[in-house]
Amino acid sequence: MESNYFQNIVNVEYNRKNDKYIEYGTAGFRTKSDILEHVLYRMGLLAVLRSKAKRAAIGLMITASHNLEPDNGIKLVDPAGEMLEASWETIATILANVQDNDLISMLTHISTKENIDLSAPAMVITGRDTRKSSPVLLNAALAGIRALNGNITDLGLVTTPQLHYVVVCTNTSGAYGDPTLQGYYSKLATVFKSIRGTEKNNKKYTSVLQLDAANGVGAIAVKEFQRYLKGALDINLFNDGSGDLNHMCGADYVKVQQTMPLNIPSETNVRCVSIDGDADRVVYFYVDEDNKFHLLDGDRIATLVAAYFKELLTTSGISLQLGLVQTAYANGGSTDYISNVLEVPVACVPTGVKHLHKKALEFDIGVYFEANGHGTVIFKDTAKEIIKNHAKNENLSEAQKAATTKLRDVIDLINETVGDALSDMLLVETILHAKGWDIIEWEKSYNDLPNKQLKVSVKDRNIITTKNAERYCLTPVGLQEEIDKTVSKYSRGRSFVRPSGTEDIVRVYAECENSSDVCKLATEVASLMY
Ligand code: 16G
Ligand code: ZN
Repeated sequence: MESNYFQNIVNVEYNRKNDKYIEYGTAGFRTKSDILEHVLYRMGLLAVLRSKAKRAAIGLMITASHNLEPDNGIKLVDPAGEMLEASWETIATILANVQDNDLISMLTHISTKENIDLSAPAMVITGRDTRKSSPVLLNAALAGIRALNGNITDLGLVTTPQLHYVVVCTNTSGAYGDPTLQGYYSKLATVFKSIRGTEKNNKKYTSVLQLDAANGVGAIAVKEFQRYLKGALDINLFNDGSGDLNHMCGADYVKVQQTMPLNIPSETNVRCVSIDGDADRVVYFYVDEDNKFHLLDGDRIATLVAAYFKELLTTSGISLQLGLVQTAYANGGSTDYISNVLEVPVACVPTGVKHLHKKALEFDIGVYFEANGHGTVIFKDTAKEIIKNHAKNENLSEAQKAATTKLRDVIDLINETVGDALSDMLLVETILHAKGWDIIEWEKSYNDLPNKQLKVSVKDRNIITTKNAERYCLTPVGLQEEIDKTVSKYSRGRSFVRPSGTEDIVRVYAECENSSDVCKLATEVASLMY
């Protein structure tokens, strides 16, 4: 009966045309776009099975984020808008790599093993970025979904976080918001404007900002958003899709190169923002009077946000556990500031959004950010209830009431499913506005330690294994001792090595007190690898 169910899926158009082994990694499948068609077809099939297994709508996003134009990728989104469950990442990898002749038996095996009721309905919500290869890959995915009679809602060109948002809205019957792009813009813009009030500017804060959209799908979203945000925020859009995607622009370029992106005018002390190719990462930056570039990355956003929540909780008199989650890449300056000045508990987890998200769930209010600008804030349902009920308390002082109302409302400004560049940006703008800060005031909170990242090519990167959230190198035996010896020569020195999950290289991170020493430290540690 089950093999009958799958009999219509044979489609020579989507036969596997190459032998390259491909893996569902931290960010889904990602590689050269011309070898992905069969993978997309199979992921269409798998999305239908996942939807039946979960009895809910599943998301399917086609994007390669900050990678250059020739690459593409796909990831599946689980019902609550979260990333695909780890055990299904393995299933996805197996399905993507089986021979065409084994496809039906593998689908049958998956259905049996996962106990899937094949008569259940299926719904897949699809979206894609602006890459030239995306429409062809979307067609392959749609063909896979149709081959198993799945229902489709195609959102067309959307940012990754918008797709996550529509998935959770669909599965919660609108309780999280209206499951449309209009619903997304309107939810965020309405609360942004209402928290801000009628004053566009406040003390040193002005409503003007320069936005680099990486020539990606975020540019389309920003143009749409500008209509909703009119009168509140004045966004000047650059890299709006007319140039090459992610080419010398976008959040990843700005973070890694620590330099201005192409096309953004170099105006002194003006607040600038870069988002990445699918708009799930954001970083801020500016140039000063001496034309020096200043980066305010994910660590800066995390500390700004955590400090804001801490202040609102204290003022409102609500007792909830606030925590912050970082990775080893977080600048030591930020970690010291969070622990010693803000006195907010901080946890460190391995690289990859899913690890941060999982850890953040342990707090009533969990703030998580990678230094690269991917992050968000998540709230326990019980925490939301406590805040809502507190807002109804008639015995609050004016200050308590104002803080509680802000706390209650700001939740709606946040895309809890995943890091969302545009929602994060609106949150930062809200906090800067509330504090009356320009970008220089924001940067003054603490000093970043000078830092440097290097890539090292080795024969087999997997001989490097780590523990303690990637901060301690287990193998090759003896390497950690060598690193410790090197680091001890530098004041406030810290360094770690880890194999990349996305490239065939080992990454070296180093930081220390003196900027003139940091390159030397990084190079010395890198040389230990040979
Ligand atoms: C992926 C991860 C990102 C991580 C990066 C590390 C997701 C959605 N994305 O892009 O969180 O920072 O990989 O790359 O999890 P690396 O392993 O090459 O350093
Ligand atoms: Zn991205």
